[in-house]
Amino acid sequence: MQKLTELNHKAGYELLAETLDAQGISVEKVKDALKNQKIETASWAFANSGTRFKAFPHPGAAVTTDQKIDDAAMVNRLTGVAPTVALHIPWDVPKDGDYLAMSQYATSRGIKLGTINSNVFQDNAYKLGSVGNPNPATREMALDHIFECCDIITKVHSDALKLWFADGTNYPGQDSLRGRKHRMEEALKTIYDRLPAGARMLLEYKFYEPAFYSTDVPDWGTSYGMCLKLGEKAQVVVDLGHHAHAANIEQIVSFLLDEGKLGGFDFNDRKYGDDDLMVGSINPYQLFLIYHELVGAEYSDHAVASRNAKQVAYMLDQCHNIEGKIGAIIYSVMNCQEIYAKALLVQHDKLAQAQAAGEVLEAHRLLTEAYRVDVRPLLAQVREEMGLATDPLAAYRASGYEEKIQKERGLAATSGGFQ
Ligand code: PSV
Ligand code: MN
Repeated sequence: MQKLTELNHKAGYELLAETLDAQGISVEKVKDALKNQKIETASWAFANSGTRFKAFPHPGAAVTTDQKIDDAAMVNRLTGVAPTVALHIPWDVPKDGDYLAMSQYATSRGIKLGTINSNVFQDNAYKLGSVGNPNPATREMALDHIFECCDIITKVHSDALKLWFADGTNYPGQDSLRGRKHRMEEALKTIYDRLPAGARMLLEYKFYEPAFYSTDVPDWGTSYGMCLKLGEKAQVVVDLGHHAHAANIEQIVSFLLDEGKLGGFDFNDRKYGDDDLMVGSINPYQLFLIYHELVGAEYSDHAVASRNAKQVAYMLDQCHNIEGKIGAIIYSVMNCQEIYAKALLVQHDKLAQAQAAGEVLEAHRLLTEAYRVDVRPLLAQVREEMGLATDPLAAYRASGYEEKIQKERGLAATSGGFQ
């Protein structure tokens, strides 16, 4: 199959370029967009992780942040579109506290440190929540941690603080729902006021887990409402695994874009719960529909949506529990590239005409037609023009990197944050 794709690369690309030309779509513009795509990898995805039943260690999995940076740099070298890696604090706290050195190390490897993810869910004190905890001392402890994350943003020249709260209750009557809302809002306001200059606050939602009865920021509406009160530096993060089944995520995305409130994505995929599987592995069509909204907003004449689409942070938030880490991350980036490429092929003018004329089937056909195009030859061409191998995953397997890290790092009993 691989040979077939390689053989067809040039011929496939030329045929596609011709077809696009006939449709009035500039292949050069499509290629430029693909060359400028950015996906942020997550430091924790390079480390061992597992379920609550068992974490199976993977040979060579990163333990230290320097190793995670090395691996993220490898992903960027092979794909050319993953120039930043997100950190999770405290999982990535340097032993000597030297964040500047950590940031310089990343630069020396050809990447930058990205979004700073706070963690107020793993300390014993957080049993009843962090900033929503009934105990003011615990709320203060959580805020102190988040303030520290704000300082780290400045130290590593990052521009975004990502907040996710495990806060909630397990039983009706356990706490006051309105009381918890007020505590959350008060904390967010305090954090917002501490944001470093130029930084954005990205507020993630999740409808359940670990809290099983109520979650303090359970859905996009709550996150949106809170961000709206805070101001323009506060935006919503859409983690693809954080919705009830059948939620129309692309509609949520389109609403947020139109209001200038889409901060970014935590890309992953799921079949059942918050599975953190590779993005595009279960429902690539949903990912396509999401990217279609993003492309539509970016190239629209709606100034707010267009500006918002250009500043969205595309982050991976995945856990590779039974597969190797780096290959899976490369494959995830490739999935994002393929889906983005398909979304760029939609004939927007024709689609708008069909929609205006109420031609339901034709509008639907135009959209799905783009989804069906095999864009791998186009991406192979893009990679070739970027001086990269046409198949990053094959290049990774041939690189010897996996064997090298397995030998050097061995099998770590634990690593990352999920011990
Ligand atoms: C919570 O499930 C979450 O999606 C948040 O983004 C956390 O920071 C991350 O997972 C940790 O893996
Ligand atoms: Mn997430």
